[in-house]
Amino acid sequence: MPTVGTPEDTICAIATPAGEGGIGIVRISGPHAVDIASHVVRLRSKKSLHTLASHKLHLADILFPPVRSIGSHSTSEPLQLTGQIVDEGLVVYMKAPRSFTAEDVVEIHCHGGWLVLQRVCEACIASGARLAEAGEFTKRAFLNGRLDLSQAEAVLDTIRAKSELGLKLAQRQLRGELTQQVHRLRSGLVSLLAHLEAGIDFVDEDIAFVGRDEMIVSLQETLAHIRRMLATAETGRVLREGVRVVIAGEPNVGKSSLLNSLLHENRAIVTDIPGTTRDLIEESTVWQGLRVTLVDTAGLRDTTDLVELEGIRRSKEAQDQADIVLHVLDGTRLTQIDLGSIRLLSFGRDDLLVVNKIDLVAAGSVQSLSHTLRAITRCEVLPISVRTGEGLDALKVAIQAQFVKPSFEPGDSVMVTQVRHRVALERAEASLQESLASIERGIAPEFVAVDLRGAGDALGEIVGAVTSDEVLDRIFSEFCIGK
Ligand SMILES: Nc1nc2c(ncn2[C@@H]2O[C@H](COP(=O)(O)OP(=O)(O)O)[C@@H](O)[C@H]2O)c(=O)[nH]1
Ligand SMILES: [Mg+2]
Repeated sequence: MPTVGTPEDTICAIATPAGEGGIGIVRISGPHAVDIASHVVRLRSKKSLHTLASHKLHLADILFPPVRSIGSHSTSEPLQLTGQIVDEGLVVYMKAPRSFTAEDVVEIHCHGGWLVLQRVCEACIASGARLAEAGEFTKRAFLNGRLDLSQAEAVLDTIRAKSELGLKLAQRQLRGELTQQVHRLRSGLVSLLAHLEAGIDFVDEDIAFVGRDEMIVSLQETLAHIRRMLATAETGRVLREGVRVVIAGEPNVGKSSLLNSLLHENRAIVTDIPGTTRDLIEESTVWQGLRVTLVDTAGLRDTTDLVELEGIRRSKEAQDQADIVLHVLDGTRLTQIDLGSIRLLSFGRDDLLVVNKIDLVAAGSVQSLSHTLRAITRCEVLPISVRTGEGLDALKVAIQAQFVKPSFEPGDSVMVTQVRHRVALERAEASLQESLASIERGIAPEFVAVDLRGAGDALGEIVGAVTSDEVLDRIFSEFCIGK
């Protein structure tokens, strides 16, 4: 059974979030949107809904239960609704194709209470609408050609955006920047393919085809373009999803104090008793448009305490999943410990070494300590004092700089923000490489054509020109009902 009904269905759903609100909206989309709405609302102007001007708000009483079932009216007949008035509100009709779904859409704006909205939605269903599935409005917009797949995904990213940069990227994708680039690349490939196939089909005829060298240059350009797009994927992902920063280190070095200070709130308990933090503590914040999730962990040490052991296990797991790990060291203890043992610890290349409590250490030794640490770990070393606040700004800058250049502005080039797009681009890249290698080795055009087609299809998946129901279902099921 298909997961989504035919476009002949008219669907409805509450489009505003659950909970109380000033206004709530029920959205109806499909060929019977007006018929259905005419059973649920009565215009104060006494006019029939069928004569409504499109894209204008009209005052109406909202009725429940509806009095007639769909199909029994004629447009000329004056409406005789006898249902009980449940609310008053505004009705707007958006005539196809000038609506989000490109279908006839009616929105009923009423008071944003759960019961009212529920009633309106039930009344629509009683009048012949079907409750929409998750993402079905957006899916219809896609199926009706209003949006392509990458734009549909951008709708979801816009709804979910938690940082300004994330929102900016979602909006650019929604406006079709990625779409345009993909179309350009794809149509280039399609025309090469056409030449190649013409060459295959009419080998004996005297037609001028794209020469071998010309083809190589063109494919190399496309490949370079795809690689430039792929180079933006890591930053793009981070801007969309945010970064996960895990604070790790031995007990009592000041991890929880650092978390609190970076968040400007007392989120984690700070004491001078080692082993205070036993579970992961996670909180998000936004630094200059970048969403940062900070995770405080249990200090790593030998212990037999079961709870603490589990905390340590979780701490290690969190470090594995981090985009960046801050290894916090206690500056007052570092003078005594064997710095050589630090050499044995494994640090990721992008991890940051944070030397805390420098308020208790002489300035000269902080410098030489940082120097030594940098030399043996090859990591960036940041001396800080959570107590005095010294070095904290530099630490924030260093974290951001790992992902986004200090003066980052999503520039002219399109950014790849979704894993799905990255994977498709990687497949296109591999197919293009393959086709180039085949041409250079003088392999039959038929085989080159297969790879070119593969590359074109991979690009087509990004915008949904080539796609399966399974992929569509997966994408749209992430949406909420009503979107
Ligand atoms: N002097 C000084 N003490 C600090 C600093 N940061 C944290 N502490 C103290 O170190 C102790 C352990 O801090 P806590 O954040 O609980 O460490 P955690 O076990 O690593 O989470 C507490 O008594 C803090 O007040 C700092 O920059 N300077
Ligand atoms: Mg702690």
